[in-house]
Amino acid sequence: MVCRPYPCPSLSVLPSRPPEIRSETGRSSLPAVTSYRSLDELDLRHVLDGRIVVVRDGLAQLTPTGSWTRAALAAIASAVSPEAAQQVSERGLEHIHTVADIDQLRAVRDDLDRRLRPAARHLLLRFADLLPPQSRKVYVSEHLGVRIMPPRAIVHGREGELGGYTGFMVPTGAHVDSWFNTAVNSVNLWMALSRVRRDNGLLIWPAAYRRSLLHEGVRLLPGQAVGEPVEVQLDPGDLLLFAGDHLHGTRPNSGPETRWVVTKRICLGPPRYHPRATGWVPYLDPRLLGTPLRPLAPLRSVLTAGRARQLVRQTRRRLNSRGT
Ligand SMILES: O=C(O)CCC(=O)C(=O)O
Ligand SMILES: [Fe+2]
Repeated sequence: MVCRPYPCPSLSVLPSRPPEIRSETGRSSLPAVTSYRSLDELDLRHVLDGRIVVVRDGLAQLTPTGSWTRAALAAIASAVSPEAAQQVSERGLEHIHTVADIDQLRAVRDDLDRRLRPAARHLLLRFADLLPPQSRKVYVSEHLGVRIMPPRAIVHGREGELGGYTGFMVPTGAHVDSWFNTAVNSVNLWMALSRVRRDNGLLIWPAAYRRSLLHEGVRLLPGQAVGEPVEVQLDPGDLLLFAGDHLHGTRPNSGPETRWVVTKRICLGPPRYHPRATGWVPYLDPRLLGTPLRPLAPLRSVLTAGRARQLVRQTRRRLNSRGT
């Protein structure tokens, strides 16, 4: 299939509750999507080989039960009103847009980002801890993505002013994360706080994985054959793991529910960066955190060509802004 950024018409959708550790292919040409019930069998190498993994109820293995939902309700109480939080707690996070307008939704998103930051850091360390021995060392990123995607009618006409929230409140087109700032060997933890349905999820094009796609900055150039997209349905608390270098993008929300997802990133092996990345972020060695060697934790990502290219980009930008 030739991809125009989105929406893509034909979706291969998994049943919402596959049995334990089951591999399935949506179509014969697609690689397996594997479902686990526990983190202790995860091999991140398989994810970097292109496998898409779902850990059912994975959030409960990483956080105190219900704590992230409580944080979301506290954010609603503070950014909208305690009454709104009460209504959402009765009806589900999916219904936030019935009690909050778009400016309030943005305030909820920003508030939740602040509230979850320390807990999300802790979650990722726990995730790294619970993993069985991996083929390479893991490195953790400070990235946090709080993504609240209301039905598209709610954001319609406001896309311009919400441009800074692309991928966080308004859909992002098909992209590869390392075109931005992420390591090419990064794994994305895409964690559902609400239901994720076939009409509001994430599209992943497995056939395009590691193919040299034409892109301008972070924009996929149109007219390239990328295969059929896969979309996974999730229940609240499920984790989706996929290589950040899979071509992926938001499924514009054509349904009636708001989709809530939080993302974190972890790297298998020392971070390596795309030669034409538009940015750079460090990944930390978790073994050095909380020790006197903490300042050395980002060293493996600092001593890279990616970091050197970032310094050149920053210097050029600085010089250009002085020249204007
Ligand atoms: O959740 C989305 O719609 C976009 C997610 C994404 O691009 C990412 O997690 O890297
Ligand atoms: Fe992404």
